[in-house]
Amino acid sequence: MSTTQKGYELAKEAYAAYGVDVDKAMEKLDEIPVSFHCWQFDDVLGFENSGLGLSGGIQTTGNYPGKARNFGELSADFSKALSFIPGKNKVNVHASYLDNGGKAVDRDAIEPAHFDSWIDWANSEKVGLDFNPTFFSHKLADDGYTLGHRDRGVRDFWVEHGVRCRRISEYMGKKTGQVCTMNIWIPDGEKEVPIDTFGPRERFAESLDRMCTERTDERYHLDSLESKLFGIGSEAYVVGSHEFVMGYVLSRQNMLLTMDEGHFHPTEYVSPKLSSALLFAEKGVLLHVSRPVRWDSDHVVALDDETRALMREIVRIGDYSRTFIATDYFDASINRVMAMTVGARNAKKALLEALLQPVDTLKKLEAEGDNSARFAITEELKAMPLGLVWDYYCEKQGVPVGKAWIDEAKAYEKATLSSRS
Ligand code: RNT
Ligand code: ZN
Repeated sequence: MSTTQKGYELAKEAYAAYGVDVDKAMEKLDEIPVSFHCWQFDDVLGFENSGLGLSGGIQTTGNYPGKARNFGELSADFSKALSFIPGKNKVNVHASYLDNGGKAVDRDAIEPAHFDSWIDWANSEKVGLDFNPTFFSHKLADDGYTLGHRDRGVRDFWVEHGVRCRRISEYMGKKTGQVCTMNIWIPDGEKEVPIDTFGPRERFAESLDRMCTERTDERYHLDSLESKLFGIGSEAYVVGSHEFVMGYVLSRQNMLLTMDEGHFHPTEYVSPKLSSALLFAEKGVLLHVSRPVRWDSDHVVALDDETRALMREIVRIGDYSRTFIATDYFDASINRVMAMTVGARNAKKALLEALLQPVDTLKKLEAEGDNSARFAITEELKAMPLGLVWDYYCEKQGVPVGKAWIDEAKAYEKATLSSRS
């Protein structure tokens, strides 16, 4: 018997004492997709080569060598990372990552065909796709406004981009045979609070209405809207604030509500918001799992309290068809493939831990009013042998167990990443 197998047998017994079926938990983990973002591999630059760099109030820090420069490199890096991530995965693509064969295509002219290489690659990797219009890193986003711009022409340009992105998203969904969520995030905002805070929001709502009129097939495409507290250069005023996004999504009820861990006040978390959001946002919720350190810093997801709490809450509510999980972070200070892998494995590990809760037992204790036992059990669970189950799960899924993936990632760095200038 291998060490991993022995560990699994022990863990199975330990969890059984709490009425938890480890095999069932692993089966469930296999069914819940987690979507991993393409922008970790190149510091959110994309393939447009416009020379403009990253804008929109988001920022990567670090200068580690080896970032991906084109679709070939990025998909190879992503394939490497996926080989380390067990279970059901999706890949989340931004419109600025179009594969245009070196020819410039502006945002209001992009077509589904520009994403065919992504689709072919995704199908060969057996992963689904998610999508995002890109409302930043463009000259028409330079003054800080896009869909909320006072100039009708600028708004029209971005509405056209959004309309085209919805078609691309639906196309991706059809071609991969599973729903593609399309996350709408705009950077609109200002360094100081403007006198007219109402106008931009009114225009943003009107632009969204125009952008989302074309009927799409819900089996293949779902819109989602992401709120934000502040950005770099939009510290004082953000058009798509939490209140705006909440109000818009709940009044239209035609899209998901995106909540990003880094988009609230520093002591405010997403996990306590999930049940209310799912109660009122009919289409459901899209979660951007991230790690804000003192600010919206998009650190790599750690196996920290909030990630674990969020996954616990997802499982306790159990509304999987309306809960979409995606990652969102960008670290340029370490090996990017390893950054992606660490965060992805942590997200999955936290989800596995959540699935190893005896939810029914805990709910029963709660219903009976035994809050002492409820508390005692949740605390005992924290020291359970999660790692042993995780190792076994990885082995079963054919991905490296424990730290074995690190050597493989280092070898890839030496053979491939280090030759990039
Ligand atoms: C920005 C949002 C958004 C982006 C990506 C690149 O604050 O979190 O989700 O990170 O679209
Ligand atoms: Zn986000």
